[in-house]
Amino acid sequence: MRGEGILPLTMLGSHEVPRGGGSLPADAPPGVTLVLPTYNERLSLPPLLRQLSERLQGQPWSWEILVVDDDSPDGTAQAARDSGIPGPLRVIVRSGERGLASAILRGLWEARGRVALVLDADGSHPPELVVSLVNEVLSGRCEMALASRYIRGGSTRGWPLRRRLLSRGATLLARPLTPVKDPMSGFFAVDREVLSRARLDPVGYKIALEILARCRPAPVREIPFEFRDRREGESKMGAAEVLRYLRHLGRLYRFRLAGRLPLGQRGGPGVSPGGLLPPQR
Ligand SMILES: Nc1nc2c(ncn2[C@@H]2O[C@H](COP(=O)(O)OP(=O)(O)OP(=O)(O)O)[C@@H](O)[C@H]2O)c(=O)[nH]1
Ligand SMILES: [Mg+2]
Repeated sequence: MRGEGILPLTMLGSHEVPRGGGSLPADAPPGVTLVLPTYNERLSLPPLLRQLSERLQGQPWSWEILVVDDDSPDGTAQAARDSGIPGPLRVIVRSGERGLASAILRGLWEARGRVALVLDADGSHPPELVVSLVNEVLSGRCEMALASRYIRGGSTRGWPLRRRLLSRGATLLARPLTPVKDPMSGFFAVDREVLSRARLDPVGYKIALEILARCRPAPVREIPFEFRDRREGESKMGAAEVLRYLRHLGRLYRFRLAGRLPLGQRGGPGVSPGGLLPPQR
């Protein structure tokens, strides 16, 4: 199915974005889509949705929130629907499918906004930063804006030494792929047009890195933030995550290497351009 599934874009000019303020026809696409992947976030999600919608209400651009839930047994999807936030909320429930990367890709595929912003629903990503990240992209100052732990002003307060070292080591291994200081960040905004430049691999574990390495957005801006550890639930960081990351890096390095070969010698996953694959149904 290579080459199929070009990312659908709204019929907008390069940085033209629908305005908010109630003047839009009901079926007009929003300017911005917030994509929230969730798995068992029944407790964290509703307060986050309320905080987000409060911040978004006053913006001059239109928006929607898109929750992509993998049929969480704790009832996250229903908790989202019951949150009663004033504003457009869509909840996609994927059944028989699990995985953070593929959930985010599904969200990016289903997003209707010119700009998509991805954030975790576990309280790690401060909602206060959402508007700044979106504005960086909407203003045309950059094609992708990341919330960064590793530039001046950013931090990972409370992390044990082992986790800090792992994260720093992982970032160093990705350095040849991108000059961005925190390419592992899961908190970013991107002009969705960027996503049609290469096929994104749903097994790619860190989606921002996947986009940076394959689609090469430019320029990219980083905004510092303090990463907060999840308040509910357990961290899943462990050996399996490290291995998954190393596999992901291997694929990205192969992709880059293939890009340097003459056309006839290229091969391997992710080489063909063609944008996101359509969601599996
Ligand atoms: N749809 C979907 N969402 C997921 C899945 N795994 C995690 N998420 C969500 O993705 C976001 C990030 O996941 P986390 O489990 O917090 O991942 P992390 O931040 O790398 O690790 P810890 O917070 O340390 O556990 C959260 O909103 C999760 O609910 C999944 O398999 N499917
Ligand atoms: Mg987390």
